[in-house]
Amino acid sequence: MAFIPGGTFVMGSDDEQARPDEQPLHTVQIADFWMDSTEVTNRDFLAFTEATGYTTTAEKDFSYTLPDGTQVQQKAGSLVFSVPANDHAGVADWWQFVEGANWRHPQGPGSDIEGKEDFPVVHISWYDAVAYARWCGKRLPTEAEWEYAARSGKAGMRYPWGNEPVTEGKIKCNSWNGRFPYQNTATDGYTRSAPVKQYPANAAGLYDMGAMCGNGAATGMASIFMRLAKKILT
Ligand SMILES: [Ca+2]
Repeated sequence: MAFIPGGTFVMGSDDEQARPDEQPLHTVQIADFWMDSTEVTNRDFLAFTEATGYTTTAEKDFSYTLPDGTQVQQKAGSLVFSVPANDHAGVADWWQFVEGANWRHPQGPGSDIEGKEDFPVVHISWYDAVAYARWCGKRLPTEAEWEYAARSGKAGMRYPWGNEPVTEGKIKCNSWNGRFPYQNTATDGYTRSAPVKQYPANAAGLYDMGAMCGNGAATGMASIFMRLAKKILT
């Protein structure tokens, strides 16, 4: 874990790339805390499931109700990113619900995590993340803590590494290279997720803080990359 000294910072952004929900800018005070320097890996999560017998949300059958009241029984699964044929496809075409997709089978039946012990665990729900965190004696970081740690004391910075666009200079993170969502040139070496610590850490000693969006796009929105925090007890 990396120690993140507390302080105040301006949360949010009015940059041209900022989303409406990142505004208005506001000052936030953060207490000292520790944060995992990488995402939770498959190795980490396997230790948890072996110790506890925990079953993730994506491994459980579920049911839902349609607007007309019809009850639908659904086999367990999760959303997997699927490359559409062209850029005219909508968001709904990028994602497919794949029965049998879960953290042990990231692309569904026939895929596995063998040799991917150092990859971030994926297809993890909020409930799974909280259960894992409790088992570790940690908790999920708040959004403010995340942003404060990603900025690592550098006010107004656009990305965890500075302001240089992801497409310029050295490769800084695992992102989508080429034309999203139908052409992935993988010039950073990975079409989907990458093992942790493949790219330089930020000034706070945290790896892959800028890879969330890119990895999220490449591996699926249902793939939450857990990074856990621990409060300093005073
Ligand atoms: Ca990539």
